[in-house]
Amino acid sequence: MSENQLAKLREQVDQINLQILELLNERGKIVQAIGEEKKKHGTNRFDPVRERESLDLLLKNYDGPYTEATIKHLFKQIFKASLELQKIDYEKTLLVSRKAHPENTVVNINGETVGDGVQRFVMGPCAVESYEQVREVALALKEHGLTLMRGGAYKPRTSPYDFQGLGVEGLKILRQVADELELSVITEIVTPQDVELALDYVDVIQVGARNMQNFELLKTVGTVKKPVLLKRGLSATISEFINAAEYIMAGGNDQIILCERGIRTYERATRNTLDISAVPILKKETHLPVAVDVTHSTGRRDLLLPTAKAALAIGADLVMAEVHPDPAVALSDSLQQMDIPQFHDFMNELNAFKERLV
Ligand code: PRE
Ligand code: MN
Repeated sequence: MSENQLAKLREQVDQINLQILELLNERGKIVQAIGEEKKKHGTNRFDPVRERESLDLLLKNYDGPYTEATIKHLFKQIFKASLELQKIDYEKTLLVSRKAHPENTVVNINGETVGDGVQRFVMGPCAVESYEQVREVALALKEHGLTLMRGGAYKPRTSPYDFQGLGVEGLKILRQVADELELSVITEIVTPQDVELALDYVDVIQVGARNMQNFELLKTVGTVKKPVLLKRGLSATISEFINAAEYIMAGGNDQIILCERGIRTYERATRNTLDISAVPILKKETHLPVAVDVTHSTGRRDLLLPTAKAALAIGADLVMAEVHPDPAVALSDSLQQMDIPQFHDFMNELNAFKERLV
C-alpha cells in the first residue's frame, strides 16, 4: 500500500470517528432524558431487559466484519457509559445538595436556630450518669446562656464490657433537667425501635458515627418531626456522609445537622483526625448546617480550645464538646471531658475569639 493510500484510508476513518462521536453525543442526550423520566417514576436506571432487546435488534441487523461478541461488547460499554451519565445527573440533584436548594437550611430546636449565621454551642456530659451530674453541668451551661445540652443515654462503646448507658432512665433524667432549666436535649438513639420512645424525651435525635450507615435507623429518623444531628462515620468519605444525610431527607425530614467528629487515619497523637476542611466542603456541597465535635475528634482536653477556635474560624454553625463535674471518675471518655471551671474558661475564651472574628 502506498503512503498516499494509507493517508486516504485514515482520512476516511477520521470522518467516521467524527460521525460516531456526533451520534454518541446525540445518544447521550437522549439517555439523559431517559434518566430524568426514570427518576420521576422511581424506575431503576439499569434495565437488562431493555439492553437485551437492543442487542437482539442490533445483531439481527448485523452483517459486518466484527464478531457478534465484539459488537455485543462494544454496545455493552455504551450502555454502561449511559448508566454513568444518568448517575452523574442524579447525584447532582441530591435533595441535600446546594444545587437542589441554594438557600441555607435553618434547623429550629425549640426556637433556637442552627444554620442562620449565628455560631452556637452544644455542651454536656459524654454519658448521663445521674440526675445530680446532669443538673450540675446544665447549671454551668445556663451561666453562659447556652440552651442546647447533650448527654448520652445509649452509649455504643468499643468494648461490650464498658458502661452502656442508662437507657430510658437516662432519657428521663435529661428531660427532667431540661424542663427544669429550659434547655433542649440532644441525645443519641441507636436502634430504629427506640426512635418513637425517644420522641417523648428528646429535642434532637443524634445518629452516632458508628450508625452513620445504619440505613434502617436513617430511614426511621427521616420520617419523624424532630431535628437530627448526623455524625460522620469513623471511616466515611464526605460523599458517603452526604448520602447518609440524603437517606434522612428522602424520608421527608429536612431538619438535619451534619457533624464532623474526626476520621480514622494513621495518626495516633489524637483519637481521630479532625477533618476541618470537611466543614467548608459540606457547606458548599449541601445546604445543611455543620457542627464540629471537638471532644471525640481530638480525644484530648488540651486540644478542645484550639480546635473549637478553628471550627468557628472556618465557619462551623455549631461546636460540640463534653463537660463533666468530675471527669476523673466519669464512666466514659474520662480523658477528654472538661470539668466545670475548665468549661467556664473554654466558653469565655471562645466568646472573646468569636468577637474578634466579626
Ligand atoms: C440504556 C442505558 C442503560 C439501561 O440499562 C438500558 C438502556 C441505553 O444506553 O440504551 C438507556 C436507558 O436507560 C433505557 O433505555 O432505559
Ligand atoms: Mn463521649
